[in-house]
Amino acid sequence: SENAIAQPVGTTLERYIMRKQAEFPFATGELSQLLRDIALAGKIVNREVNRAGLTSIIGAMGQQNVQGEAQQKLDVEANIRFIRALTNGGEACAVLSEEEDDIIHTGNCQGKYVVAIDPLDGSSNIDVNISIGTIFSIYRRVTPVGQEATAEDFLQGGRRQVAAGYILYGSSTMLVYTTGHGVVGFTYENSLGEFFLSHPSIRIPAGGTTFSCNEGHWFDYPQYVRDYLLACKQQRLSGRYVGSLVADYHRNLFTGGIYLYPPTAKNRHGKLRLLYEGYPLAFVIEQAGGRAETGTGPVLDVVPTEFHQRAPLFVGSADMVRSLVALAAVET
Ligand code: AHM
Ligand code: MG
Repeated sequence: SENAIAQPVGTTLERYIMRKQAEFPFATGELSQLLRDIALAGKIVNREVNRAGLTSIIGAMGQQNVQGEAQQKLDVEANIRFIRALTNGGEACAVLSEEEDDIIHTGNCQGKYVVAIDPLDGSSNIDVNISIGTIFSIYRRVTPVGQEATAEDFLQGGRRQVAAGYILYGSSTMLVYTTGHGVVGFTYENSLGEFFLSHPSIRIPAGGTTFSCNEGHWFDYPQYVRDYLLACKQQRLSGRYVGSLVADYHRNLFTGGIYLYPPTAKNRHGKLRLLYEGYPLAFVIEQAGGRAETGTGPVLDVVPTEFHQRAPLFVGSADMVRSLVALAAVET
């Protein structure tokens, strides 16, 4: 299939980034360094995620982590790890995280990039050993280098992202990202501590047989969403919902499908956050040949006004998202 593992065998993330950088003669390598930093933090978080079930046992044995601190909650830990890696790497002048209200200044005023991140998404799945993920989005800053970053740097809009992606901590850990030239996937080899290129060019099938949403919210969904879901059921499609955005999205990216987080009666803009959930996953899906819509237009075209603003998300196979949007247009 299109997404089958292809050669060259044994290409590490490191080597891949170096090779790609060589293809862009004017690239300074800063974006490459940023991707390395994210991958490094991802490895550390992967380690923590993998022993999550042991921490209560370790805790019960009265142990502490290497810093001599009591073990943190995993999402807090992931937040610290990513901010630390981005700070030490030097290329990011500021970070926006789901875990914190305001911009985090790294002190690297010379850094040319800002990063918006959801360090560990899928909070309800953390404690029950189900797949979770990290989502990230990168912009080149618009404020002058040498000064502190401002809101302007983060509120540029989805089309201005220079790179975006996610890490899935699943049965294997994977890093999937785009820099605007298609989508690549790397799979983590635990014993070697390396990400290896496993999916050199990821394309989402145009159609699919899977829909993913929380049907518990059915009575709060707009009528066009319910009509779309009824049509899915009439066609005997499969419902698949992990409740971890990265996991549900990743499945549909590979097999074809649609993920829905609609507006609800209570939350007019749904639940998911635009800057570090909607935008990055929309960028990746468009680069993979799919679509991401809010019901009134492409996610990437939503004008950002606030750091933690929400937006509805209908994302996945182009044909499926198109059908849903067509219903939205007729019924609203
Ligand atoms: P979180 O940031 O608190 O983890 O919430 C985001 C998660 C997504 O991973 C998931 O798709 C969605 O919330 C599930 O929400 P719901 O429980 O309403 O289905
Ligand atoms: Mg989240």
